[in-house]
Amino acid sequence: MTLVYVLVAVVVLAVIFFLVTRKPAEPTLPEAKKPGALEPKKQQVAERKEERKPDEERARPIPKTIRETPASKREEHEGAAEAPAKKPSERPKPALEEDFGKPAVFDPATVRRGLARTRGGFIARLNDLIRGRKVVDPALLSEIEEVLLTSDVGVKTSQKLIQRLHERLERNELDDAEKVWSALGAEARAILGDGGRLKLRNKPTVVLMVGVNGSGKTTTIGKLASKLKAQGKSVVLGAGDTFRAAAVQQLEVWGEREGATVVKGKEGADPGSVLFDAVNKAKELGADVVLADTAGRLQTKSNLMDELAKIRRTVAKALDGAPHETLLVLDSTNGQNAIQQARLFMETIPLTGIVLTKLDGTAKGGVILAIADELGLPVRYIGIGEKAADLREFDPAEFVEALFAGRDAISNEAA
Ligand SMILES: Nc1nc2c(ncn2[C@@H]2O[C@H](COP(=O)(O)OP(=O)(O)OP(=O)(O)O)[C@@H](O)[C@H]2O)c(=O)[nH]1
Ligand SMILES: [Mg+2]
Repeated sequence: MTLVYVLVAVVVLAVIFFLVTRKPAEPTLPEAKKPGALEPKKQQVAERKEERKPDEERARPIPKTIRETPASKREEHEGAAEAPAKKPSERPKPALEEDFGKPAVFDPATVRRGLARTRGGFIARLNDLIRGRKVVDPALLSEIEEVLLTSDVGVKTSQKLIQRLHERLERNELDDAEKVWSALGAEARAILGDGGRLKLRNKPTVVLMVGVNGSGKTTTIGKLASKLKAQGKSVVLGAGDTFRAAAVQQLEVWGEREGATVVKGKEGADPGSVLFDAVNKAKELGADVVLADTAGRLQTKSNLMDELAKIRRTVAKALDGAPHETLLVLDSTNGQNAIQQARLFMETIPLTGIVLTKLDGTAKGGVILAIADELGLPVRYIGIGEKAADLREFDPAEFVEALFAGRDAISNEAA
């Protein structure tokens, strides 16, 4: 009997244990009703929405090969696969923001050779004035100002430089002559700004070259074509100087040497239409750059200046946004007159930068300070000789070092 009680108690305990530890049974649902699942139609809509989500929301893992590819290439890749619509502000920058030509190696010694005349000119005079001065006082600063004013730095920029030296003097920063020299270099550097390299902004990037007769437009185009060729870019040269037959030949010589296609018209043809053809040719060839030459013109001849505005409009008709760069080529041997020239060109067409040529042939290199200070345009290139390699991207730090370094040699350099 006791055994029966024990057995009943064990069974009752087992049943209680089973009931306490058991999870409630989950109701079985059809596949489509399971939590998180959607009906077939809703599922399709959700998938389409998912496709339209921006990349970052989708949180799709990036394949390793793409993760290791530069951003620009990655955008190309993903764009090709899915091309999600993006607002203009979200659009990736064009993958073409590449430098124009290979970046130049910092080489003040080469630039210094090109600037020998300027160094031998007002820089030597400043050196002679400052060197060995025992006392740095306002009188010394006045003498420095006199040298600057009689060089091609110009009144406004000279006064700005001297004003800054006075401020340094008041702050007791100029307690010996050496410090005056380095302060001059630092202030010149500040005035020159950051320069600013040309970029390949489009395919093709169209660069229009303008300036007075003989300033160096065609030569600069040839030198640029050479830089671009070294970078593996294809170039079309537009012979927009239809005024002189020799101008076209000059461009053809460069074209042949640098393997660039030259697009020309008949002598006396409308320059705008030749450049229109050049841009279309570049589009057809898939070329990277169009370098467009124009005839030299006196800045005082308003009909010729108006023609430039017309050329610009025609080029824009061939390609939206073109010309992407309009460079004014200034001959540094004109000194301060170059500033006046530039102002008149600026009134006629929007410029994006300056090329300052023939610095090797003049003592008037100080004009670059006035150009950078007064025109509000970046100096893109400087010409320090006739060879292709003598066109250098303008690097303000390199330029200042080329002007002010090696003081012992300065006064012996040719003026
Ligand atoms: N020394 C030196 N000569 C240069 C430099 N740049 C251009 N030249 C020379 O300046 C002269 C005129 O150059 P061009 O390129 O024909 O000038 P342009 O502006 O095309 O002249 P036009 O077509 O007549 O308007 C040529 O003899 C060039 O070799 C430079 O940086 N240094
Ligand atoms: Mg020319």
